[in-house]
Amino acid sequence: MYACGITPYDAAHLGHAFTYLTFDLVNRVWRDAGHDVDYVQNTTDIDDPLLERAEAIGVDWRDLAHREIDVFRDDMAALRIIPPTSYVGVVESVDLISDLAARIRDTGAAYELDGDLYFSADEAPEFGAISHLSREEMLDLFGQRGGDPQREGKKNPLDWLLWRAERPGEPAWDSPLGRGRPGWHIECSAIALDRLGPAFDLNGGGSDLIFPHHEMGAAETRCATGGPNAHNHLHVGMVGLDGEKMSKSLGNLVFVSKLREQGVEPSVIRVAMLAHHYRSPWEWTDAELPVACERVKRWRAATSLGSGPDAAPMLAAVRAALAEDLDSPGALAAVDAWADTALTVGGTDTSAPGLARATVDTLLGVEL
Ligand code: 5CA
Ligand code: ZN
Repeated sequence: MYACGITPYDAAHLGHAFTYLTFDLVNRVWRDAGHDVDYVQNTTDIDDPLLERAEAIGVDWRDLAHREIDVFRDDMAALRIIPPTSYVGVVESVDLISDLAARIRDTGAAYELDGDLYFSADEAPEFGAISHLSREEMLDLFGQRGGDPQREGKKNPLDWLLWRAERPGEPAWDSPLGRGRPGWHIECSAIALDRLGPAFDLNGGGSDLIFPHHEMGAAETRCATGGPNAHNHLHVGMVGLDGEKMSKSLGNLVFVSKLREQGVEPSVIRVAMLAHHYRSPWEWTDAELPVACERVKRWRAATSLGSGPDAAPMLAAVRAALAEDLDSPGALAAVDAWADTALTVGGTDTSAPGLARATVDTLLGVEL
């Protein structure tokens, strides 16, 4: 599977964490089913927002990226998110990205505009099959999410950048397309195709990537290979704060690292997020942590008893819940029910507390 990784210009917030927690659950469910999971995640270590932030705070863009990548990976490890098989940066992948862009150009689906290379949306046969949006909605989102519908000279306002020719003061690399740097969507199509091949199992990220990112990325792969990039897409609901999507550009962020500095245990943060189904958008509020903290306490109390009620049905219920479109709230409810019985009625099975602890640890990633 492939999950779109961070643009490292600000530390990991709870929205990012929720997205990677979701892919972690997929990883755990697949591993539990006996699969070897090859999991690739990119790092957008060169892009406009990173360059703008670096300029604004007066640091080198590479130093900013390295610093934020370290914070992100440290937070992910603390949250016990199993790392991808490989993290792949854009800077280290410029050759394979420009090769894919050149392959697309050679099919005739791209055209040049003042030295930049654009994918022609009218040449994408299944354009819209991922997002199912109207043209108006597409134009609106394209403008909001890194696109340039207003640029003069394009054949279709939805045409998107594959390769951006060098601009004064911006980093650039030599390529068959001239000196410049990759557009955004092509980085993920190229890295995924290189590492996972065509038609891999699962591609995804947060729901803000459905359009344009995943629609345009899928069109690139289809153009180059004749088939889909991935058989399935998974998109995670946005985590919000104060009525808005939590986003780096809005600045309404709750950082995992800040919560950890304040002494919040990572297991508690993880359980707070698991209480929400991955597909539903939700709001972070101050009530999240006390509820999760109480839950973890009860689970710990129940699993530290010398014996308890048989935990095998609880393991089966957790597996069944996760198999049902990653129903993590359902999985938590199954653990709650076992813990409540253990604490109120008790039980004589001396292996039950160990099995319950292992279930929560392995399938939900929560250390008790
Ligand atoms: N580098 C690109 C993907 S190639 C990017 O979108 N980076 S990001 O840093 O902005 O986001 C990283 C991941 O977190 C993406 O999958 C994005 O969809 C997800 N994400 C961002 N904000 C939120 C949020 N508020 N709630 C849930 N997921 C989010
Ligand atoms: Zn991506």
